[in-house]
Formats: sequence, structure tokens, C-alpha cells
Amino acid sequence: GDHGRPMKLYHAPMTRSGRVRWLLGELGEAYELAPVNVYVGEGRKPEYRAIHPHGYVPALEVEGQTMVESSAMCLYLADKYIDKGLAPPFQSPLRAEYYQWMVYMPATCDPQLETILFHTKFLPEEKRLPALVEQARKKWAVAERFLAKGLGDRQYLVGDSFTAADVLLGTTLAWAKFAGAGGDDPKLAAYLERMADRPAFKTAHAD
Ligand SMILES: N[C@@H](CCC(=O)N[C@@H](CS)C(=O)NCC(=O)O)C(=O)O
Repeated sequence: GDHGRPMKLYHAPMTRSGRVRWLLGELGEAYELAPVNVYVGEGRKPEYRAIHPHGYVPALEVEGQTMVESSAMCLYLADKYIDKGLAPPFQSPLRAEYYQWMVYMPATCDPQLETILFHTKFLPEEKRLPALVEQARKKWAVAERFLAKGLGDRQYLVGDSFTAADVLLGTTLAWAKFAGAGGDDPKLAAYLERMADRPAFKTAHAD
């Protein structure tokens, strides 16, 4: 079957596929990179729509299956290679906060940052809605405080070692910086610097 076949990551620079690329680098697992230039509409081609119904990146081929949703990929891969320590052990109470952050980032943070980015940078000016940006900035400010509280004075978001939750927080904070959102918390800023210094982060964001 497909067991043993290298994974394939459909990727574009500066997007949420960077999360999965970073995580794969931390795991040290081999994978094939399939570039999809979503910026020029490559995602909308029928061939790619057969892989990702919305034409987004990332998509991941693994074990003969194709999956979508960056955080689901991170959860799956961290568990698949759980011996590498990128997820808390299955019976650990840390699993509760780990799942919380693995869902909080895509469900509650990403939409705010997406709204800010679209309505300040990506959409043509006449389509931008300042009221949406204002609302999203307020919600992101709440999220930022919650994330800072979650991190506290520790080096990592969950427990005392690097996990997939750091991949999501690191990329979310990098995205927020790019969006010009918040960024006033010194602990989160120092955390982002530490994360951006990791070799696998650099490789994932090299292009
Ligand atoms: N919830 C999805 C979001 C995927 C998504 O929206 N990807 C964006 C880039 S970050 C994309 O491919 N956009 C292309 C488009 O809108 O055509 C995930 O986390 O994987």
C-alpha cells in the first residue's frame, strides 16, 4: 500500500502550510513539497480542487490519504510520531490544555487575523470594511491576553518542552505581526523571537 511512501505537503510561502512544514522539520521526517501558488489562483484549478475542495493550502498526503486543516495535520503528525515528544503523552493531564490551544488557534485566533489582513491589505480598497477590522482587533486583543496568560513565565506553551502547540502559537504570532495586529506584550514578543530562531522554523519560512 502507501505505507512507507513519503508524505506530500501542498504548500505556499507565508500561509498556514508553513505550520505543517515547520512541524515536519521539528520531527525530522522526510516529505515531498508540492508548491501551489495560491497567490495567482493555482489553488482554483480543477486538479487542485480534487485535492483540497476549497483550493487552499495546506493539504497533506499521508498513509495513502489526503487531509486538509493545518491544525489537524499537526495533531495527527505529533501523535503519529509521539516518541519525538511534540505532543504530551496520551494519558497526561497536559492533553487538556494541549487540545485547547490546538483548537483555539485555528478556531478563535485565525479568523480575527484573517479579517484584519483581508480588510487592510489583501482586498481592493473599495471592498475593505473598517468596522470589521475594528471588531477583529478587539477580539485579537482579548486572544493575545489569553495567550500571554497561558504562556506565563514559561518557555513553551504546554508543559516544559516544545510541542505542536508552539508551532501554532509561533505561526499565529508571526502572522499577527505581519498583519500589524497587537504585538505589545513583551513576553509574547520574546517568545516569538525564540521560536523564529529555531532551525526548523527558519527552513519552513526560508522562501
Ligand atoms: N483552516 C484552514 C485554512 C486554510 C487557508 O485558508 N489557507 C489559505 C492560506 S493561509 C489559502 O490557501 N488561501 C487561498 C485562497 O484563498 O484562494 C487551515 O488551517 O488549513
